[in-house]
Amino acid sequence: MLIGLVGAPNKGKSTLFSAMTMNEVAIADYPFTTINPNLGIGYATRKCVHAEFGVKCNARNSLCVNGMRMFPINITDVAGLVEGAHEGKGMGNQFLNDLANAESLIIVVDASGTTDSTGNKTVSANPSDDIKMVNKELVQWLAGIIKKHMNTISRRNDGADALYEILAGFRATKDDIEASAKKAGLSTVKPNWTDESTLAFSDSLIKIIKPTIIAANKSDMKESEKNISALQKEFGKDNIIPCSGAIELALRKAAKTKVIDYTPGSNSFAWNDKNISQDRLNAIKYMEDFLKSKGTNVQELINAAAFRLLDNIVVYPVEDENKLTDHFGNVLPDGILIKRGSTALQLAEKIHTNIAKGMLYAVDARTKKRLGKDYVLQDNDVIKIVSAAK
Ligand SMILES: Nc1nc2c(ncn2[C@@H]2O[C@H](COP(=O)(O)OP(=O)(O)OP(=O)(O)O)[C@@H](O)[C@H]2O)c(=O)[nH]1
Ligand SMILES: [Mg+2]
Repeated sequence: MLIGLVGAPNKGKSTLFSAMTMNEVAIADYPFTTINPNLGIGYATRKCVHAEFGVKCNARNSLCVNGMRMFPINITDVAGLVEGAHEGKGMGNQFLNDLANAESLIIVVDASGTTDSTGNKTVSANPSDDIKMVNKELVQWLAGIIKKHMNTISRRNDGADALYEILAGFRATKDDIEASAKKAGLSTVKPNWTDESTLAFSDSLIKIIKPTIIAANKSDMKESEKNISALQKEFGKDNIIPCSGAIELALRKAAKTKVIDYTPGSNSFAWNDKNISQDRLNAIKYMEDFLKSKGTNVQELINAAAFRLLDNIVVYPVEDENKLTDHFGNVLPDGILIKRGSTALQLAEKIHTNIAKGMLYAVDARTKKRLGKDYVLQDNDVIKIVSAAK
């Protein structure tokens, strides 16, 4: 899975990226620090089911730390986006192609309002304007790609199929394309859409193929509070996550040097080494208070982008439903992210095509009941797939 960080320049995308992945990247207080995309691995976390079953797990495809399963997620951080990028302003929008394969996006804004929409210092900028600008540029990006191919598309009877060929790399399915055309009131038979129609189509499609959550970053700054309330009012509380990439990054760095023992996502930490300079002591005390009062919410951001936006659940396939083990005796080896509504057969397909082909039935490890191939998986299910295939 790939999650993309996108936003205007100088909002803290690379700081969040670094906090999420622990990759060292360029971070600076001026626009366009990032030019080439950064790619790294972060973790989405969920409470592991091992405690419920009273067992100790040997996690294989994901780590299990302090009772939390950590699912590796690819994260990418790209250059800053400015108004008119689709017409070549700033760094243009070519770099957005690095987000084509992203499943969800985190739009990063500066909640303090101390940087303007081009990333320069200001006072009282409205971060809501940046959200609108980014959404508009994302739509223009997609529309631009479609427009480039409109000549070819318009000659095809099955225009949805032609669009699919172009947009499959953006994770669009034919169903998504048809639904978006319908929503925009457009026909896909030999479509010869105007620019306006293409924009309307792109607006619908991008919402489906690139669901977004907003990171109201720099929540540690005093100016942020009133802007966060206003953003939550305008965009809905669930869509705005106040966060501090800078504090999360500092915490992770302190944990790396073993000064503190900090698990991302937790609202406290153990303090191992107080034999440090007064400045560092003050900084760590400040972070301790910040965690208690507000939280950095960086873990929450990854989790929202990996689970909530994509409606993913976690299921644990096992080979022995009594011991909860795989072939090698590993207990609860794999946690698998799968779309809510998926069936036991779809889980089998994720494991191996041959297992799916030979699938007979499944077994629920909690109830030991037999489940059909069309059983709809539930969050945290532990499932044995019984297949004629080995
Ligand atoms: N106070 C505070 N400052 C932050 C936070 N996150 C980032 N910053 C600062 O904001 C400035 C820009 O951070 P970057 O991470 O380089 O921002 P960016 O969005 O990647 O910028 P570009 O690559 O230029 O688009 C730096 O001075 C960071 O230290 C935060 O949570 N709180
Ligand atoms: Mg950057």
